Amino acid sequence: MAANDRASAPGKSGGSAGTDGLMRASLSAVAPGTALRDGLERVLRGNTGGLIVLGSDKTVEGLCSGGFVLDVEFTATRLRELCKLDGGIVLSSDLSKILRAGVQLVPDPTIPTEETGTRHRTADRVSKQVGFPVVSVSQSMRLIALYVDGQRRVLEDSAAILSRANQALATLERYKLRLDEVAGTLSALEIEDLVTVRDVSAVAQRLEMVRRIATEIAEYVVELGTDGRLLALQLDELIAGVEPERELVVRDYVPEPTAKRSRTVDEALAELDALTHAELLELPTVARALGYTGSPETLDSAVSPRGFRLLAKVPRLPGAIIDRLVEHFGGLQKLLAASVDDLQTVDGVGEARARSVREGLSRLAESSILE
Ligand code: 3AT
Ligand code: 3AT
Ligand code: MN
Repeated sequence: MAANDRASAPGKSGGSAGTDGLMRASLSAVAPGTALRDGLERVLRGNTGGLIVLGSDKTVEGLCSGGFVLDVEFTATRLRELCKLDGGIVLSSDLSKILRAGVQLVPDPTIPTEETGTRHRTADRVSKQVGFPVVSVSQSMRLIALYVDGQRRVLEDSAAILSRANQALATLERYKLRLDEVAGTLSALEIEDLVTVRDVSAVAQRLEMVRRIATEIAEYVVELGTDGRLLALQLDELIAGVEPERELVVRDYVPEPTAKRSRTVDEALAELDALTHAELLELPTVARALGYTGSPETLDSAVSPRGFRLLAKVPRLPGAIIDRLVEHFGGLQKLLAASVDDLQTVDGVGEARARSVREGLSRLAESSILE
């Protein structure tokens, strides 16, 4: 992104994105590298303060009193100049235009707000009433704050965010190493058919931990805008394949439905996602999320993978063929025992593909045992 790129507009609350989504979109709209952030920094340095509504519709119009109707293209310098006026500024919903300046905003005074100072109370109330994000630049406290759907976020400078992000990145690296260890162990146990629920739960646990810290870092990336490019690259590199791996593990091990309990892959993934941090640290709880009973004995009981995860490691094998192979053979051990001829009985598997599956699985078996 070039310095003057315009971030995409955040929109307003009540949409499908939810409060978190709107906050993320709003943080992205005011992130370093956007013209809007450039303008806000200028206002901050200019020491005039500012009150800016990031969007306009009938409701916003209804709250505007006095001031000037402008309808000019948004630029950072115009924003700074117009903040010299008393009153607020209204931008178009796509953030491309300054529609009004010097307006007094008159939100419903019965809307509760904990803020002090007329500017910040107004920012909070307007954002709650109209649903669009509102930015206040405080003259007395020298900070930029974003009001979204009842939440307030102070925009920090990139150095402060980066130092936290780098700590998180170091944690992610450690988590990823540990994940690679337990996933490697799982592969070796799968080849030997010695997997227990404990081993599977350990991998699911580690995948989830990696995923969560990655989500946290992804939020820093949004907040950092162009200052987060390097961080984004490092993050992508570290978490490549984690999301698919998580689904593959669940598809391999989600228990066959019984009369008492049944769990689909999507349900198990959602259950894992819903675990609290404390629950995630307990293997029995993770096992339960996967669909097992989660008693101490269950953890030590033997389970066998369907084979999705290891087949996904065979080069150039389409997902549809993997599904058919698993369905036909019904488990990894049968797949490992299958000959090239056996493999060819599956729809869509010709001789060449059967050989490459055979060789791929043999290679995996050899490398796993050697580890
Ligand atoms: P000056 O001529 O600059 O004194 P002004 O009409 O330009 O007056 P401002 O918008 O600069 O006024 O506001 C100055 C302060 O007045 C800001 C706030 O502390 C106080 N103020 C303005 N409106 C209200 C209000 N409705 N309730 C309480 N305080 C208010
Ligand atoms: P600072 O932290 O001092 O910048 P504040 O909340 O103490 O903000 P003030 O009462 O000092 O705010 O008012 C400062 C300016 O904020 C005055 C005016 O330009 C703007 N402002 C305050 N209330 C409104 C409003 N309802 N609509 C438009 N502008 C407002
Ligand atoms: Mn003040």
